[in-house]
Amino acid sequence: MFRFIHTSDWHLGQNFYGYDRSEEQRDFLRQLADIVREQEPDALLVSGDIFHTAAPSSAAVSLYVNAMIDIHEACPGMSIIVIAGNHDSAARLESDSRLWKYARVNVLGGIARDADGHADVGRHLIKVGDKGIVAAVPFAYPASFPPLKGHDTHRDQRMPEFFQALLDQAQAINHDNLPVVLMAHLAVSHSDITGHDPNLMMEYVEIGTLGEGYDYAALGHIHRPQRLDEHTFYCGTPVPVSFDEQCEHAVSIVEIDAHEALPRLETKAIKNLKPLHTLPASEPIEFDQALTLLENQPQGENAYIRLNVLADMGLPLDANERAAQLASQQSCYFCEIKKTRLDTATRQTRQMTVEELSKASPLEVANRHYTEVLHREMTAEEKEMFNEVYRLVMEDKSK
Ligand SMILES: [Mn+2]
Repeated sequence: MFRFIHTSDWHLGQNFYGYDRSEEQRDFLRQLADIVREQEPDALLVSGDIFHTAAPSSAAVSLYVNAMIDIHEACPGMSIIVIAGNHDSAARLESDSRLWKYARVNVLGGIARDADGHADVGRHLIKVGDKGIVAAVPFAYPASFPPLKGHDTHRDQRMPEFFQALLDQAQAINHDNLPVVLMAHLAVSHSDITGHDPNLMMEYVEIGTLGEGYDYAALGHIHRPQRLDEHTFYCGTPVPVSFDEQCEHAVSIVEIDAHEALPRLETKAIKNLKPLHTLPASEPIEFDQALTLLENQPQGENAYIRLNVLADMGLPLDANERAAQLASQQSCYFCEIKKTRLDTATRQTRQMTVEELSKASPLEVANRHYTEVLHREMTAEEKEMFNEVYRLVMEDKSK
C-alpha cells in the first residue's frame, strides 16, 4: 500500500491587501508537520505554487526552508516531492535541489530536456521506496513542452505526448505492480473555479491530456478542492488565498493498495489562524449596515474583513478610513469594500417612450431615477440643488 499526503497552492509570502500572512502560513506548516508526525505517510506531495511570487522575499524563503526541515524531521523516512507552479520560478526552485536531496526532498522546477533539447521523461519519475512511483510534472505552458526524441510532432501534441510517455515509462519500470501517482500543476477543463477571479484568463487542458496509466493524479492550480473523476483530484488551498475561496481548506491523505486499484481519500482540515470574512457573506447591504456587522464581530478573532456593500448611492468619501478604523478597534484587518450596483434586472425600471421623455421635465426624469433605482423620493433640498444645477447648465449653454 502507498500512503501519501497531497497538498498544493501554499502561496507563501503572499501580500494580502498590504498585510503579511507569514504568521498564518507558519501556523499551517506547523499543522502540516503535526499531521505528518501522526500519520507517518510514505510521501508528501506538494503540487505547485509553493510561493506566491517568482521572487519571494528572504523571509518567505526562510519560512519555507525551516518548515520543510521541520516536516522532514517529523517523519525522516518520508519522501517529499515538490513541483513548481505557475507562481513559482522554476529556476529558483531548482537552484538548490541537490542540497534538498539530503532531506529527502525532490524538487522539480521545469520540464527536463536532454542535451539535444528533447524531453527527458526519466527525470520526472521518482520511486518512493517499494511503495509507489510518482510521475512529477511541474507547471509549463502547453506550447513550451519539448518534443520527444524521434517525434517531430506539432507543438499542440507535445504536452499530451509528454504525459503519456511519462506514464508509459512508469509502467515499464513498474515490475511490482506499484500504485502510480501523477503530480501536475494545471487547469483541467470543466473544473469548478469558484473562488478564482473570473476576469483572469486560465489556460485549460482536457483531462485526456494527463494520459492513461495513473491511479491518482495529485493536481494543483485550482484552489477549490474537487474530484474530477475517480482518479483525478485537486486538494485545494490549505489557507485561502482570496475572500471568494469559501470552501473547506485541508490537505488530503490518500491510500492506494496497488496499481489499478481505486484510491481512498481522507481530508485533514487546516485551521486558519486569521479567518477571511466577507460582511455580509451573502447579499450586499448598505454601507452603514455593513459597518454595524463589523462592529459586532467577535473580539480578538484577528479576521481579515471585506465589506460587501450596495454602491448605487455612492459611498461616503471617508468610507475606507471609517471601515479601517472600526476594524482595528475590533483587532481585525480591513481589506476592501466590495461595491455592488443593483443588477439592472432587479431595478424594475420601465423603459420611457421617446414621447414620454420629451414631455417630462428634467426634474421628473431625475425623480424617476430616485424612485425606481434608488427606491426613495428626492428630498426638497435635492430637488432645489438639481434645479440650481440645471439652471446653471442652461445659462452656460445660452452664452
Ligand atoms: Mn495557486
